[in-house]
Amino acid sequence: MSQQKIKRHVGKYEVGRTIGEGTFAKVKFARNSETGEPVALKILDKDKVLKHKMAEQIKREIATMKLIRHPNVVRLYEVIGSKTKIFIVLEFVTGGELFDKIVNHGRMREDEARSFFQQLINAVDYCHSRGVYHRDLKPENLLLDAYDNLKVSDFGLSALSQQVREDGLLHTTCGTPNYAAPEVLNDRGYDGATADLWSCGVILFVLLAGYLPFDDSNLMNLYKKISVAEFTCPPWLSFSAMKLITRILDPNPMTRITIPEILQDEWFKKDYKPPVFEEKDDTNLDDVEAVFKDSEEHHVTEKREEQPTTMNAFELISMSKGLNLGNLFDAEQGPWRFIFPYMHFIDKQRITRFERK
Ligand code: 3AM
Repeated sequence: MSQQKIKRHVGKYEVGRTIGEGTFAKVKFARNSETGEPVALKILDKDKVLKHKMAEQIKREIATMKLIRHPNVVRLYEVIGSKTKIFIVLEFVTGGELFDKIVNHGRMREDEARSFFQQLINAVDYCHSRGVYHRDLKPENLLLDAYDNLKVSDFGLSALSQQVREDGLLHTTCGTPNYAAPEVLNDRGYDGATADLWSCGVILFVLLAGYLPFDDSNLMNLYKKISVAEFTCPPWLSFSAMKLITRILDPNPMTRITIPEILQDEWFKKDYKPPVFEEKDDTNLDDVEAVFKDSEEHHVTEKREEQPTTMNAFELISMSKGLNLGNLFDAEQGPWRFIFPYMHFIDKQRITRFERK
């Protein structure tokens, strides 16, 4: 049986299905046609990026991210520009999002949460040491690979939704209020490092508690709770975990615990193995320069190829809407809704609230 199949190419990548839509970009699955390697393509609107007041900072951060090869940071392979779009080619991470574990199985044991938190702090510490701040750490940026290693995504890209004003500090009007630090929400400018750390504290709380530390259906009440760090630790938390969370969720960024202090914390240190990885500085940054220069000579062409392809029975079934198994795995509801419609799992919305605009 033969059917027309449209293949879309961006440079050497064959573009596949849409994986999801983030705050400022669409993410698509793609395959390197030379090596067969799967990648994730983050697709940005060129106009928006180049006209952005922070284009220079975004360029610097993307260039830095290309140099980073940390086991807990999603690899950025290269950047490609077409006439209208910027394609960021990323390591394809297969294990889904960390928070799906909480949604599916509830809160974690302290040992398991500690291991993920250690990996998160390692990633954040490493990027901060290279002058890159995340500024939007939240569940959808915490991915897992096939071996359950944590991979933080979007480092160096979140500057797209930020503004730097004359005071040199960052200002934000959007973001994820549940994970955002008080100084980010009150918009008097903030330091990327201490703000990232606050979000790590919220993430640790959710891993251990199974619900958000700050939550309210009324946005003003939510802001109030965050600004004074009004939260209650669940009774099952150990004293040392509670102590660490309280030191991170300090509403005053000046007195909030720092990463060097976290590395010395008793709860954090248990079973801690610093990551082992190779640093390479032979990476070519010409692609980043070319994309941001916006000169036509460097544009790749986006090609659409119509190809008659032979389909097997499985492909035929998955093409048919009525029988598409993919429909069961609805992005918002999750497969558990279908499998156990009457069971009261922790609602994904409760821990990822406001993440999508
Ligand atoms: O739309 P959902 O939340 O299912 O997990 C990310 C999110 O999925 C996924 O793309 C969506 C929009 O951000 N994603 C982002 N980067 C990815 C990567 N490098 C990724 N999935 C796999 N590999």
